[in-house]
Amino acid sequence: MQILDNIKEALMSGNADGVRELVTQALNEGLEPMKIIEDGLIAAMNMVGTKFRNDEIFVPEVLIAARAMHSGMDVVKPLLAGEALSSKGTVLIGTVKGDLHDIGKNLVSMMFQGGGLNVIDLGINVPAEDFAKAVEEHKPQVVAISALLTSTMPYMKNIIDGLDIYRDNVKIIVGGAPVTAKFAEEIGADAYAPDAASAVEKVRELLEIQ
Ligand code: B12
Repeated sequence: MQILDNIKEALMSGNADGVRELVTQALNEGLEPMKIIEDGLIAAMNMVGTKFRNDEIFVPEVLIAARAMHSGMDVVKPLLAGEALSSKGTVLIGTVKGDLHDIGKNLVSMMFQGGGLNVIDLGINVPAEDFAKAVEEHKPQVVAISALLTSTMPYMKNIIDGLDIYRDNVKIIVGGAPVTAKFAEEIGADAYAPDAASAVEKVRELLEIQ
């Protein structure tokens, strides 16, 4: 459909105003909000993720595309019942205690949102107790933990140990520059991803969704 193609094109080129206008136009033409999100905004963000993974585009372009996605989401979100958007699953994300790096985490978070997941962001410098409290409160299907320092990376295990009693219902994915698949396995995480695009794919696999 032409209007959806136009939305995708505007999003991929980071044109936030264009995305907002085209989404408004699509709604005026009678398109369902969910169709606009899934076949327009999310589809485009998936393409952005693929390009990022293939080194065809870099962090700034992804951030600009994500901002354009948000401007489109802002138009459609109020029209949704709410549950429709979160139906794919909820991810709780945060950077470990002692660590203030959040650029990568925010990127991962945006890609999750772009993938239709509901994201609860605990921010930076998050202690294990806060992860556990938030899991108790929000009942996410996935917890995503970020660490950028070799000195804070071991703390991921404290967080995972603190979530022990919830593990039947919660999957854990870890990432950040110093983190490896081997380390993720050693500390008992369910998954590891090296970048934002593959993080979304891993979570989809964990939740068995498309
Ligand atoms: C920006 C930056 C900062 C900023 C952070 C600003 C912010 N709001 O984030 C500031 C200036 C605050 C900072 C401070 C420090 N920093 Co610094 N910082 C960096 C820098 C330059 C870029 C990091 C970044 O944002 N990269 C871009 C993002 C997109 O990439 P990313 O974070 O790796 O995320 C991607 C993946 O890792 C993955 N990912 C990330 N999180 C997650 C989570 C999940 C669940 C998954 C699946 C994937 C995933 O997906 C992301 C997107 O693809 C790096 C060097 C570098 N080139 O990496 C150093 C670096 C990380 N910092 C370093 C250091 C040492 C420090 C300080 C200790 C410096 C100091 N002496 O004060 C302090 C520590 C502060 C603290 N307590 O955290 C070292 C770490 C060395 C080490 N191995 O431990 C680095 C590597 C620089 C270096 N070469 O020495 N830093």
